[in-house]
Amino acid sequence: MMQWKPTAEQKTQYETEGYFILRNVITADLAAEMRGVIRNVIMSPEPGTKADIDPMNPMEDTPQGRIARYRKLANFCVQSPLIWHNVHAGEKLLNIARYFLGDDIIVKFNSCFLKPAHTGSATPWHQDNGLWRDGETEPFNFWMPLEPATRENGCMQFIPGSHKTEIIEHVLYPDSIHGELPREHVKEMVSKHGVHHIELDTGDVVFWHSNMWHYSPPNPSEKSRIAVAGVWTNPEIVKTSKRFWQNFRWAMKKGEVCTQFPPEPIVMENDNAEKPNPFLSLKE
Ligand SMILES: O=C(O)CCC(=O)C(=O)O
Repeated sequence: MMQWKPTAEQKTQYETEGYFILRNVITADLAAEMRGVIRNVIMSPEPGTKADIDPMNPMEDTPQGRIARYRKLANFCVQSPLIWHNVHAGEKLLNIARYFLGDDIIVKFNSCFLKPAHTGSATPWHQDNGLWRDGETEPFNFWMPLEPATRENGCMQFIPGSHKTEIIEHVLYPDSIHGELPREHVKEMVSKHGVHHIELDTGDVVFWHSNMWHYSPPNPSEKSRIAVAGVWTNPEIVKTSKRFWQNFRWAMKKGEVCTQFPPEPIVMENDNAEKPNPFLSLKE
């Protein structure tokens, strides 16, 4: 496998702004196949047997209603060989992760983020490692839309340079769907650094640093926005983790792509691990 290297521009952008984008990493045909696999699951009566689902408002029990009801299918990509072998353990993407993480690569997180037309809800401002609460700053994160992600249908927003902050303690407001960055702090950061709208076409990929402050708004448009996302790490980083994780899978060993399916789980041996503190609840 020819080793991938970032261009000078990508390298600078990753260092100064905390992310970079690669265009056209997978074909539109493959993206369409993956959308089909995902839709098939969300339209089934019990998608929760295949993934950890994150429902939005209850929708009516019609085919269209079933499409409109979820924000996220967590841990589904490790159950779909089509997605796993082409994305999280796909040679093209691992070749990029390898530049940052070396020859042994572990998938730490895998998710499908669904933002259905009209009903798709926001993902609050967060740092991924603010949610993990494991003290890790070095894992490498990616997100790939399987249909265009635009300002109209709720593309992600990044605060450029926010990866240079510490891991901020995330909090819960009465209307939070999960832990989030303190809202006053987000306002200050946005007024200081502005926001980049990460508009991507089908099969483009954005990669970012785990400290990056990011968010995505609701989708009031006619167009659905399905994406697959993941986080790669390596055994050295895992050893430093403050948290005991249980669902990590091998994606690359000694520079060779792991082709086993279901993907091989990792047995963690980590003496530092402890249970994270719950998020602090705030009134507003
Ligand atoms: O899909 C989205 O809009 C949010 C994704 C996200 O926050 C993430 O992958 O960390």
